[in-house]
Amino acid sequence: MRLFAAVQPPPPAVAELAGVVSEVRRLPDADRLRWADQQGWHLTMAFYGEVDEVVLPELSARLGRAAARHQPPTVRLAGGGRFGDRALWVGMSEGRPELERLAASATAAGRRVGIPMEGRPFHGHLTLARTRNTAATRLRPFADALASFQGTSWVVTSLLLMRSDPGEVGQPPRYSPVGQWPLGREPGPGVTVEP
Ligand code: 2AM
Repeated sequence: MRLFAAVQPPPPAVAELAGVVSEVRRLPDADRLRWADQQGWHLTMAFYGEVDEVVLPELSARLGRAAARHQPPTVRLAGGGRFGDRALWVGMSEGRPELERLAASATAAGRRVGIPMEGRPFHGHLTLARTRNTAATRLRPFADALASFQGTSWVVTSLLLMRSDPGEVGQPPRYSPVGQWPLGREPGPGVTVEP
């Protein structure tokens, strides 16, 4: 299964961002982009790629311990940017150093269970849309429209292990949580880990 570790904004932050995104989606050519489903909006902490199910228990245990070592950071989404003309994202104006440390721990957890981790530097972004391979769409106007966005701050209370499954043709991938662990305290018995 294809896995990654992430944190997700709480419903009020999602609603706030959704309001801005609905404005941005009124720009010309917005319907040529593949917009991420807001239910799955996340900040990636570590990307594990295709992982054998047998590593799930150990990876989960390590992620739980890693989460417990990090105090819940305050995060604020702000501004916009793009990776070339491939992906459009909203950035962060608060909490980046804390999330970078959490991302380093999530990456280390993957490495320790034998997943070959890429050495990509932490960026701190939430992907909103991707371009379709077949249609070249310039993302700059969309990123510019997000430039002045300053979200309300929120506290990251948990680290999630997410599974990514391909969506229907032309649709974004579907993300579902496989495990969730609280930040700053030992995980209790209520932790969900479904293989
Ligand atoms: P992105 O939002 O910047 O595209 C699930 O696929 C998540 O993992 C996405 O949010 C994606 O980040 C990230 N991801 C996908 N492939 C990746 C890779 N090779 N390295 C790092 N992150 C990746």
